[in-house]
Amino acid sequence: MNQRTLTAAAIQLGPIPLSAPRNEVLDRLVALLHTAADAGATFVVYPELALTSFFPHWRIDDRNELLQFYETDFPHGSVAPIMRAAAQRAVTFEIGYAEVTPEGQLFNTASLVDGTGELARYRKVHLPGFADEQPEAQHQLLEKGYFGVGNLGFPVTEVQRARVGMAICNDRRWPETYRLLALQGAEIACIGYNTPVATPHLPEIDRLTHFQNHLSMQAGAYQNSMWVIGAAKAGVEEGVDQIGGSAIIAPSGEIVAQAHSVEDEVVVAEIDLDMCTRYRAEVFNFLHHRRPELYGPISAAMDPAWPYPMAR
Ligand code: CDT
Repeated sequence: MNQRTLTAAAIQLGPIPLSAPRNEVLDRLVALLHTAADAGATFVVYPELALTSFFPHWRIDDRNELLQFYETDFPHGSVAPIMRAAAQRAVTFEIGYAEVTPEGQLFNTASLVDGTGELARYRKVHLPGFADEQPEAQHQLLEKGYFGVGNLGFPVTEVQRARVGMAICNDRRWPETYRLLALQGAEIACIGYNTPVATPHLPEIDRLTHFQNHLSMQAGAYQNSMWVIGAAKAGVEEGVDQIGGSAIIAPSGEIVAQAHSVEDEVVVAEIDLDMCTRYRAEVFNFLHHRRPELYGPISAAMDPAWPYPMAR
């Protein structure tokens, strides 16, 4: 039988300083794509907000200053050198960036791109943190102030005979993300992330940050019979310590390859796409075993008190 396989890479990035010139960042990203291609990868996943620092860690009041971090002309103005390398090496890539639309809407976005142009776009749905500064917190997480909630659903696109789904960072902690992708037949979920070691307001989970990162992605992979490619922006970025742990995870829930540093690192694995089909035929046969008619609407009892003095 004609086995469907794909060699994929998670491209982990070390820190990107706030002042990093764009051409230097792009040079790094292009070099990493070549490293991945040299290892046989034809599909690569870069982290969330891969072109800049993770700027939601800082309060920026001036809109023009803030907009310096957003892309207006993706992909051609933003990632042209990566597209040229992708064309040369026959690679498709997924990359996260901040998007400003012509109407001025702001999103935390990821796009699937090949050497010919953009194939699909996803805008992050689960935005963690706050709209307003938390003066007592050791670092800020202002995604609710800097981005609108994504309005493109969870897209699934055929790439190199694989059905590829997209999600971004905090989305990976929510089972709905993987399920909505799986219900569309996704075989790979691409997830770039920026995750600080410390969680302001809940220090008791700091010792669990690495564990809960892999736990979320491994559970999502197993319970939905899909591969997950998680790509981190890691290391100490402008004083905020972020985890690495970039990983490629099989539908069995097993990590088949992972990063060992908190720096630029390429993690490569061969992906057997038919493994999804085998799991979906047996253990997780949605048609035969799911009972959607019994999965009612969310109960008000699920909603804990909101402990913070501001709107959600
Ligand atoms: N970028 C992003 O979504 N980061 C969050 C930080 C933790 S919020 C509890 C994440 O889920 O990794």
